[in-house]
Amino acid sequence: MGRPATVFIYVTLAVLVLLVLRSHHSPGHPRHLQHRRLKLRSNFSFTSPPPAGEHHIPFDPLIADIEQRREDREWERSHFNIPSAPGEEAQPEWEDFVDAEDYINDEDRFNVTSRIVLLFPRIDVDPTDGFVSLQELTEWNLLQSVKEVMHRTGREMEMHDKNRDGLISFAEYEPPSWSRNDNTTFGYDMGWWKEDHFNASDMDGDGFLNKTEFNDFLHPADSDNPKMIKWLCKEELRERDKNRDGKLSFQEYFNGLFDSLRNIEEVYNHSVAADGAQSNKLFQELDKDKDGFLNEDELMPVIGNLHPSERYYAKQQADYVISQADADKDAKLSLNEMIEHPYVFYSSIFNDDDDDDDDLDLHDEFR
Ligand SMILES: *[C@@H]1O[C@H](CO)[C@@H](O)[C@H](O)[C@H]1NC(C)=O
Ligand SMILES: *[C@@H]1O[C@H](CO)[C@@H](O)[C@H](O)[C@H]1NC(C)=O
Ligand SMILES: *[C@@H]1O[C@H](CO)[C@@H](O)[C@H](O)[C@H]1NC(C)=O
Ligand SMILES: *[C@@H]1O[C@H](CO)[C@@H](O)[C@H](O)[C@H]1NC(C)=O
Ligand SMILES: *[C@@H]1O[C@H](CO)[C@@H](O)[C@H](O)[C@H]1NC(C)=O
Ligand SMILES: *[C@@H]1O[C@H](CO)[C@@H](O)[C@H](O)[C@H]1NC(C)=O
Ligand SMILES: [Ca+2]
Ligand SMILES: [Ca+2]
Ligand SMILES: [Ca+2]
Repeated sequence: MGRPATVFIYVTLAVLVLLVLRSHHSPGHPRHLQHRRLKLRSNFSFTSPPPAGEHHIPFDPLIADIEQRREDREWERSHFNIPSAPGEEAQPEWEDFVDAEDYINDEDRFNVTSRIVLLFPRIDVDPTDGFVSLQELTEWNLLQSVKEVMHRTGREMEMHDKNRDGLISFAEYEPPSWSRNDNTTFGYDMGWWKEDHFNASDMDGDGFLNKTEFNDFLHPADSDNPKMIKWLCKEELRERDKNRDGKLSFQEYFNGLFDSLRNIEEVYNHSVAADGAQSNKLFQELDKDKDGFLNEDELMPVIGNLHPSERYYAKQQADYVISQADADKDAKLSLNEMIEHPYVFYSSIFNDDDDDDDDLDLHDEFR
């Protein structure tokens, strides 16, 4: 057979396939919801903490699992520089990913309705009343994110634990390269990744960090360890203390701390003017011993606002999801409300190639 004939056959086949696919997805196809392609996270960054806006907690543990395995592989590649045999390594990984995405978009194999039916009773637990409340969804999100964070900590730990005893000594720990290159970001030059940060994380003071302690070291804002919280306050003060007298004057507070607080919505419920009265009032409130300065203990009440915890993001995401899916506006979700707004739960909040406000009007597109 000549080459033109072969080409002709392939082109004809391609056109036929396209026609079949199109008719399959035509608007006349009986389907409750117009299908939208679900996406997996595809862009991982191991070089710096994720920007606040990209903090995304997967709703479904199955999706989390797929994303985590992908992230692990990406991480291994970037940290161990696994050499790929020519034409061998790179391609199959990419195909794995496409397969996973095809899988979650294949209704016969991954049915979002039955996933939600399955997960609902695992979320509706406090109390089990047929509704998912803000608190229940927050706890659920938190559980998913803590699992993910711990998994990453385990991975980091493997890398730093040179003698493989399951503990990290200060000598074993090497600060991340991005903290060494950039002296200005977040004040990481000052106390982060240094010995007193390490010591504060070492809850029992045995000179080694186990997994819990190492997780606190990496995520001080999520720690329950009082030493850690105190260290964070000290760090915060050190960063803002321009004249290095160990305390914050009103000026030092106003030009740094207050601005940061103002930017964090929860403190002021979205509505605060940068007026002197407001900032003065907060300063007076924080200055417990009334000496006209803030010391590190006096920063304790606002430290959680300056360094949002996983719980903060878990609640933020729950708030958002409820605002989108709560059709009858009773501030809680019924199973039906969840089933009818599946993409609010299943659409990745990382939309690398969509526009930013895409997820805001998501659910309206599928009515
Ligand atoms: C998905 O599951 C629901 C309920 O479990 C069922 O009614 C629906 O037919 C399923 N969809 C597909 C494509 O299997
Ligand atoms: C960061 O600080 C160190 C000293 O602490 C200095 O040697 C280095 O040049 C600084 N790097 C930058 C990018 O400023
Ligand atoms: C950290 O703790 C160790 C003892 O475990 C001590 O020798 C060291 O001086 C402490 N470092 C700082 C900076 O506090
Ligand atoms: C790590 O040590 C602390 C005490 O410093 C302990 O409370 C915690 O349970 C330990 N974590 C693990 C995973 O062993
Ligand atoms: C801010 O919100 C809290 C509850 O979230 C409420 O108790 C407080 O009154 C609110 N403050 C203002 C100024 O609206
Ligand atoms: C992927 O992340 C990097 C930084 O981590 C960013 O520079 C890049 O723009 C991202 N790519 C996409 C497609 O979002
Ligand atoms: Ca409930
Ligand atoms: Ca320890
Ligand atoms: Ca004071």
